[in-house]
Amino acid sequence: MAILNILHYPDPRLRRVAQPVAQVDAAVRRLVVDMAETMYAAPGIGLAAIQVDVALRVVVMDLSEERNALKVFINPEILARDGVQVMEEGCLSVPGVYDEVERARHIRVRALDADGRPFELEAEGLLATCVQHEIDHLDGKVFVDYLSRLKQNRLRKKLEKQERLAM
Ligand code: GNR
Ligand code: NI
Repeated sequence: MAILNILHYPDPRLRRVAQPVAQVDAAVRRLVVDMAETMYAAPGIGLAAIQVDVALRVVVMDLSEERNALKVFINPEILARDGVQVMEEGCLSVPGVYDEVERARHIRVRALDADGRPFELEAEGLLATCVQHEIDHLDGKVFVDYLSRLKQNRLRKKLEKQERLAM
């Protein structure tokens, strides 16, 4: 097991489009274990492989209070979406920033589990938001892309200032 380094916005590596997993082999299962450990340590409720600099379509998630209900999505695809909801989002790659994002309220997702077996899931509420947030990461998108230009500019200035202070 290993805790992996999480990339921070605006790192250009977060903009890559992740490749589908061809086969759920030992290396992919190892990645899943390390991503889960990294997510629990952060702590976060989800993590996409691109956030730990691996450009593969792998996501881990756990929305349970007890932190004992790991969900693994390999090559996830949204089959259907319905309705609209606005939720406050955060991201381990954009620490300290929380803002409202509008997304589909209900989705149907298909993916492979950690054993490479296909499954389908109906999601709504926070789970639906989280799945969409993670699939965005796999497509090189970050939740701040949905904020106004004004907010994105403010955020960029704040992060540049933080970086100067850290030097
Ligand atoms: O830990 C996380 N919390 C969260 C809260 C609201 C909406 C989405 C998320 S995902 C985030 C972890 C993360 O950055 N995953 O990519
Ligand atoms: Ni995120």
